[in-house]
Amino acid sequence: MPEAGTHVGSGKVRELYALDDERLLLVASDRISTFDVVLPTEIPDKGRVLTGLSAFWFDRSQDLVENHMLRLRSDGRSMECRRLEMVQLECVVRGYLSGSGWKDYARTGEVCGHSLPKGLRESEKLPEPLFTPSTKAATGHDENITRVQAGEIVSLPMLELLEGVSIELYSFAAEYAAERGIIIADTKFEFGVDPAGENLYLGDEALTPDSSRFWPADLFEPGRPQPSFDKQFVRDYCESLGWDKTDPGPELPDDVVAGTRARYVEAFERLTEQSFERYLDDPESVLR
Ligand code: PZK
Repeated sequence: MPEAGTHVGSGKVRELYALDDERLLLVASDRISTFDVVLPTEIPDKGRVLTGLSAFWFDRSQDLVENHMLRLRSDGRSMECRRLEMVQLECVVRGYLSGSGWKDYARTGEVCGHSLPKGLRESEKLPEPLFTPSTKAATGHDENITRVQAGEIVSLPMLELLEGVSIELYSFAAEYAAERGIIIADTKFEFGVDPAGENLYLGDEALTPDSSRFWPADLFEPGRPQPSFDKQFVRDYCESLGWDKTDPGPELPDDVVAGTRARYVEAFERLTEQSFERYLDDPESVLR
């Protein structure tokens, strides 16, 4: 249980607590989900890796847009955040054709109203990153929407601001990560505004493997689905069982847990250019 705070929300693998009227505590657990099911086995330190990476990106992107991070707690998995009014749009940016983007393109030649060249292959790099917002579905899957539908959820000036900021954030992070052998194929941002509605802030977690598709650049080969940087051992193990992908999921053996933990730590170390051991000792070491 975290220091102070009443529980106000749960994500699949994270919890949210209210500290006071202005501040929330976002706590990342070590739970892992695959095929949309949370597994009974945890990945040690996964929550710390994700919190540390998110803090790293908030720090490095603060000149592009303000963000909700106020303080990183010494446990390495909890972030004190500015309480915002969240924008009711999932701000997805896609640099590569994968997931629902690939599905929509294969069916219609378009993704969220962006028409694309013919003949693109699964996982191919897009000519330029696309802003493909989706709705926050309470249950089930977020739904890709057109610009016109997005303009019914937020004002047109707000939509253009969200699009511009989202593309800038993605472009900055994707270029940085590519130099370190990680392709960020796509990512989801969540934004909020202060109570007066004056300022835009990047919220939630940002540019982590849970909010993005991370691919190992050395294995990239368009024309097929790409291996996941972080979850591929878990997926392969689950596929080998012939599990039907309904709850409850399988327990993971020790070697799958260890291999998966190592991949999360590797992503952290490649991107932050510092040892994860140092982060555990002093979480603020990811901040400049
Ligand atoms: C907020 N969520 C989603 C995330 C959960 C739920 N800075 C903020 N201010 C106000 N509200 C939110 C945030 C943020 N971030 C985020 N719901 C509300 C969410 C993680 C765990 F349980």
